[in-house]
Amino acid sequence: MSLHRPLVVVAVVTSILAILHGQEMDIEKLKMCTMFPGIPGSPGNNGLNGRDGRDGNDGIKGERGYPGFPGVQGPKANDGRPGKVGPAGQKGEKGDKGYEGPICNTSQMADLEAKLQLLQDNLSQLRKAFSFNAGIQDVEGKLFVASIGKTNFENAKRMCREAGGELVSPRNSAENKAIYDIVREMGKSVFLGIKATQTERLFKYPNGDEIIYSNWDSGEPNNVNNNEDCVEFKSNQMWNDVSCDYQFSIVCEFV
Ligand code: MFU
Ligand code: CA
Repeated sequence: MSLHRPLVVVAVVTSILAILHGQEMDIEKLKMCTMFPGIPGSPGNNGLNGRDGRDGNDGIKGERGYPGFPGVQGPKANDGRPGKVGPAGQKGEKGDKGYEGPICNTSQMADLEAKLQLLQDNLSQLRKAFSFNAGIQDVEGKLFVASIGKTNFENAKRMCREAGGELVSPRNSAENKAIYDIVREMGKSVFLGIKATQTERLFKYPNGDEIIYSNWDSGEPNNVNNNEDCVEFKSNQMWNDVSCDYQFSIVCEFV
């Protein structure tokens, strides 16, 4: 620090002299002004751009806009309250007689029990008689019953229907066996209810369904003379297509 002190003193003295000199210069200039007008100085440079102005006031309210799009449909409302009771309708027709109520009367009960016993006895008697008769066979409740006499297909079919049954049409080997048990004892052929269609030669049941089981003898059906639309159940349990005009024994089935 001690090294700089002389320099500082010089600087301070110089400044004071300069200020005093300046004041002398100004006084000189003032004296000159009173004698000659000065030469106009050249125009200064343009100043810097001013700062952005403040935001203006709000504009006037615009016109009313167009209507918007329809909104999404809202949820279904709750059901309203029930309406008033309507006028009474016309009286309906009389209904069917109702079921009879339970039997509470002991004498009625005893009467029914006696009738039931009689039916069971009769059924038991029939079962015994049927099982003795070689012309009757039972396959799971389906009865196969032989009639007497011989006739052609159409007449045999009619006879079975008049009795409340149908000409036999075995649908499986068990039924074929039951018919065989009857035919074997008779030693005679019977007609089946099955018949061939004229053009396609399709064998069908009386209800029109195509057969689902057959037991044709070897070489059958051969449709000899193009005239064998009916089916013979031979006493050896095999089937043969034959003319419907043959005369055979009759076995009907009852469901
Ligand atoms: C066979 C059968 C016929 C006829 C005739 C007598 O033909 O196919 O249906 O029963 O015998 C050779
Ligand atoms: Ca034949």
